[in-house]
Amino acid sequence: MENETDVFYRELPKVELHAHLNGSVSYQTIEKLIKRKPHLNIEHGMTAIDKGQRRTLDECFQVFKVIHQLVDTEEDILMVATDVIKEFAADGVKYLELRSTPREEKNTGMTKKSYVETVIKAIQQCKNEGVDIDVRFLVAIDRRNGTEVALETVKLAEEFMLSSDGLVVGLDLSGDPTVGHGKDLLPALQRAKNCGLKLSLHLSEVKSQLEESDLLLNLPPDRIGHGTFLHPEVGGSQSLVDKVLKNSIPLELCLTSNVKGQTVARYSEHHFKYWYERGHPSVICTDDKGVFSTDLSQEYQLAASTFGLSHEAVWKLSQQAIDCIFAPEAVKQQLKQKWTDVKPHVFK
Ligand code: 6MZ
Repeated sequence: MENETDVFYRELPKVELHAHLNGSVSYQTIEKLIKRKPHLNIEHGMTAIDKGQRRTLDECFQVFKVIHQLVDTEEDILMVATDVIKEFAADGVKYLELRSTPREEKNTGMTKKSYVETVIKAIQQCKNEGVDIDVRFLVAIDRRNGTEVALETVKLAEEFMLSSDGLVVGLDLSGDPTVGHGKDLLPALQRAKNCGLKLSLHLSEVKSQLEESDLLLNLPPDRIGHGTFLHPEVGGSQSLVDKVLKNSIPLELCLTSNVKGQTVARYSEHHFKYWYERGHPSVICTDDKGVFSTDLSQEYQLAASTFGLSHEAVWKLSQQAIDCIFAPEAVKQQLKQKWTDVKPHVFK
């Protein structure tokens, strides 16, 4: 559903916890990037999956490669991050955790360190301009790159956790789920956890990753990305579900991403239903709003129309997401106050 989103969902204050920076680049920003780099001969059809279209997950990962070609300087990162933050704010997102994989680009002199510094600069600039959104950053590990790079990334994240005035709050494990194995990344993830970085891990995004999911759930992570195939009804297992429930680990659920990437056959079969019915903390997110041509308001409306949620239930869903954020307790309290303040306006 990519038509008009009802005003209720636009005005609903929202928390976005699962947004990959380079997957979130809008049509308008891609346009600016294409103008900066005409020699690449990149067209819009190569950077987003439009209405009604689907791709295999593998094809989705090809799309990220194209976007990475367009975003390869500090200047690009600054523009992309600033635009993405402002777009989330315009969509009514009050708290955003952005995640991104630090990249080195020898041709342009961008280093992994300057990459993270630039994202932080964008967050600070938006703050100084008074954009009404609290933004934090999760440094991402691409599972493709193995043990050493993962450890390097954790060190970088640790450094910035200490020096970024609370902006870097955690670590994300993502990347093509069919490549690499979680066991190789355990030492890095364990180290991250020990030094106080919060962990959000993509788990069971594709089938047959029971062993890996079990291993990673033992850490345990602070949040789970997708978790599409954790439960027994889709080939997961009760013991995995029990671990998630026992530690009350929130799930970040991205409806359109999973349907367009074909890991979920149709919206009505999305695992949101399984977890939501059990009262488990389930947070609606976008994943890659640019690539999947969506936004968070649309995702809330989709969840509501697919699963028959009332406006009051949707409100509760967005409010409960506050308890799942990685920023400290004081920020949660501020956000809860904000929700209370705007409620009469949203339900007017
Ligand atoms: C796993 C994903 C993803 O890091 O360059 N990424 N990883 N599953 C997904 N489901 C569709 N969507 C995005 O943003 C792009 C990167 O985020 C991860 C991939 O590693 C991708 O290269 P950044 O900002």
